[in-house]
Amino acid sequence: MDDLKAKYLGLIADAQDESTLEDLRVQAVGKKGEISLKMRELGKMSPEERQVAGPALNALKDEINSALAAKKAALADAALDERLRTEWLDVTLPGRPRRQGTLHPISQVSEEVTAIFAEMGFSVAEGPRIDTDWYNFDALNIPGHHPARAEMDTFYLHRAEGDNRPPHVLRTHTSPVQIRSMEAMGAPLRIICPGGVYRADYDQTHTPMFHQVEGLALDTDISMANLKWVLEEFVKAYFEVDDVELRFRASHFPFTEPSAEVDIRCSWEGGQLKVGEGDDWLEILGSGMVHPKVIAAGGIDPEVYQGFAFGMGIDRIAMLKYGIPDLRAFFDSDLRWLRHYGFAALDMPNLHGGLSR
Ligand code: 2NM
Repeated sequence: MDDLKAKYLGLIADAQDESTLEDLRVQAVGKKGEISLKMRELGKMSPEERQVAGPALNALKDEINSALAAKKAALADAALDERLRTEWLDVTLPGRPRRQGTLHPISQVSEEVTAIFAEMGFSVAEGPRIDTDWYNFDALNIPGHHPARAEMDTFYLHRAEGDNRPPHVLRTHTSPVQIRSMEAMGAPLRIICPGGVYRADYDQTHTPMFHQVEGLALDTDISMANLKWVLEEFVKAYFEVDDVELRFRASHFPFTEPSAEVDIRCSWEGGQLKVGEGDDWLEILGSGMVHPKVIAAGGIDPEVYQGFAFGMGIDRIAMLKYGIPDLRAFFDSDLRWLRHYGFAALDMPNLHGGLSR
């Protein structure tokens, strides 16, 4: 028994891990372990012998079990010490600037446009991207049979059989927001509506979702002259040049009368756009005096109030200003492209600080 005790206490002391300890437990005090076999021999002993050997074997079993438990606890302590030694974190280390995100050029340009029009007294209005065909078309003097509905390549929302709600569309322009703003705020009114719009069109120069900003100014004494001044101020501020020349070309939109498309004088020397000089013209927006029917649809009396409106593509003016050649890259989420064309996240554009820095 002394030999057994010395053997197992020695082996337990030398064990380096839990699975070795478990093997030793089975070998010593398991069902077919060495101590258990010795206990079975008790039956063959004389009562006198058994009275001495029985308690001694039990005591040995207890001693081995407590040595196993103590060693197991010691191994767990050592494992924890080792984890604490290796798994540490210096929370005082500085952050990693490479991990900082950037503002998408569309977000940057939306902020620039907003800053410019804010300076001229326009506030920002927003509305739903899913709207009824009344807000998207009828209120804008585009009735059901009008070719503009077909031309717009509208996404219609599916309606279940028996659903009597009015048809809904993905807005094809942000004008429905202007109708909603007229209803909610009345006149006089000076707003711009930036945001995503949808048309079923996909090729080199069109994506099915793109971004627009539309402007609207309503008052009792607004004319095309006010429109011309506002747009000149906008183009100078946006392209960060001192002088521009605008060309108004007669055009047609259902929601304005008269209507004009606006070009800016530019040059494309060496593939580089220069605004305000040269012999080329660049079309950048559509505009006009808001049709009386549209003013009435917004709940405002067109006999008292009139105004101008305009619309332009944010994606397009972003490409022009920042030399981005491919429209579709805007929507690829390519991190290398985003790092190259992105803007510092906390650098909000404003007119006195320099729009784009
Ligand atoms: C354009 C061109 C001309 C426009 C009209 C309106 C509204 F809702 F006030 F009538 N908002 N925007 C408008 C006018 C948009 O985009 C090329």
